[in-house]
Parts: sequence; structure tokens; C-alpha cells
Amino acid sequence: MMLTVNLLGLGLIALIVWWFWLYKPKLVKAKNVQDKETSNEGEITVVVEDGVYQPAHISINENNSVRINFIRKDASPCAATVVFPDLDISAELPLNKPLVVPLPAMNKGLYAFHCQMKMYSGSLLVE
Ligand SMILES: [Cu+2]
Repeated sequence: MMLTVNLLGLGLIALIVWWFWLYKPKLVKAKNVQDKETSNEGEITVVVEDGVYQPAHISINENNSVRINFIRKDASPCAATVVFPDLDISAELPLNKPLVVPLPAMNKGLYAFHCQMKMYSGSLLVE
């Protein structure tokens, strides 16, 4: 009995360590439009579902504009608005219909995006 409790405790500690120190969200790079190296426009599709943007962390080259193709599959009103506060851009996402949000070329940095209540949240890494 004591052993079971200890094992449970260890499992819990491992889970906490993993969640806070080891878990790193995957960074997905926006693809160049038409796959041309010379293109300075990127594009990526983001699915809005189950409380997360997929992918939630996107990297873009510096001085590239990017078109984010949002597909919202979550019917809750919470998921409907996406806001890019640093860029002063927001969009209303229709349900189950793709909507492209064009973003201008940005300087290096980390730009957040989220729904109005920040339950959905993501970031753009410009590098
Ligand atoms: Cu929300």
C-alpha cells in the first residue's frame, strides 16, 4: 500500500517536471509562398480546435509578410476572434471556413496572438 502511494507520488513529480521544464511547444516554420527561395511571403495554416491553435508557435523570416490561413473548428464564441495585439490586427473567424489573415513584414521579435479571453494563445517568432 505504502509502495503504491510512493509510486503515485513519483509519477506525479515526473509529470510536473515534464510539464514545467521539459515540455517545449513545437515551433513550425511558415512556408514560402510557391516554395520560392526568393519569395518574401510566407504562408501557414492554423487550425483552431480543442482549446489550442495548431500549430500555436510559428516562425517567420524577418521582413517577410505572412498569410495565416485560420480554420476554426471550435463552435464556441471564445474561439471566434483572433487578436494580434502588437500589430493592431484582429479578425473574426467563421466556423469551418478558412479565413486568411494577412500580416505585414515584421522586425525580429516575438509577437503574441490569442482569442479575446486568451484561452487560445499562440506566438509568432520573427527571426
Ligand atoms: Cu477565448
